[in-house]
Amino acid sequence: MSRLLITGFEPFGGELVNPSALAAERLAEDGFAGWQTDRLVLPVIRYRAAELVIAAISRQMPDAVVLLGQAGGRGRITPERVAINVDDYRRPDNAGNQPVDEPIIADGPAAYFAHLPVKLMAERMRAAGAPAILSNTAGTYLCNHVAYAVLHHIATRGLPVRAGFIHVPYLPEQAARHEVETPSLSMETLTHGLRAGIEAALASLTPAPVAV
Ligand code: PCA
Repeated sequence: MSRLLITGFEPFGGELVNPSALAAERLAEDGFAGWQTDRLVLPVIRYRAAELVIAAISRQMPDAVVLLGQAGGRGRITPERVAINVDDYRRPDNAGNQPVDEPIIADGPAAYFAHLPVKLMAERMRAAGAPAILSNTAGTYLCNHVAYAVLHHIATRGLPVRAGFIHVPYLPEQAARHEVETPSLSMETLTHGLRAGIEAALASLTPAPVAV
C-alpha cells in the first residue's frame, strides 16, 4: 500500500485553532483508498517544523507528502506552485524567532516547484464545490519555510517522494473573532475540497494498473 503523510500547523498569531491541523486530522482519520495515511501537527517554529517533517519522511518513507497551512485573509484553498529560499517574518514565530531577509538554506537554490499537479488540484477542488485557486506565493513565513526545506531535502537526497503545500482560509469561528471583515471557509467545505484535490494528486502519482 502506498503511504501518504499529511501535516498541519499549531495555532499562531493569537488564533485559538489552526484549520490546517484540524483538516489534516480529519483527512487522515477518514483516509484515502489504497493509501496508508499518517498525520503530523507541526509547531510554528523556525527549523523545528521542517526537522519534524524530515524525520517523519525518514521514518515512514511516504510516497506523497501534503503540507497544509493556514493563510488568514485568503478566501480560497490555494495549492502552492512554488517555495522560495527566504525567511522574512512579519511576526515572530511561536518561539520568538523573527528572521528578516535570511536564506532558509545558505547555499540552496532560489526556489523549488511543488511536485503535485497544483492546477489540476485547484480545478478538482472547485468542481467539488470548494473555492480554490492556484497560488504563486506561499509567503515568506513558516509555511514557505517548511515547503522549501522539505522540497530541498527530497531533491538533495534524491528521494522518491512527491511533496507539495496547500494553504487554507480561516474557519468561520476564527473570522467571527476578527473585528474587520475576514473571509472564511467551513470545516466541511474545506475538508471536502481538500479531499478532492488530494485525491486528484494521488491518482496522478499512482501508475495506472497494467491490464492483464
Ligand atoms: N500558516 C503560516 C505558518 C503556519 C500556518 O499555518 C504561514 O502561512 O506561513
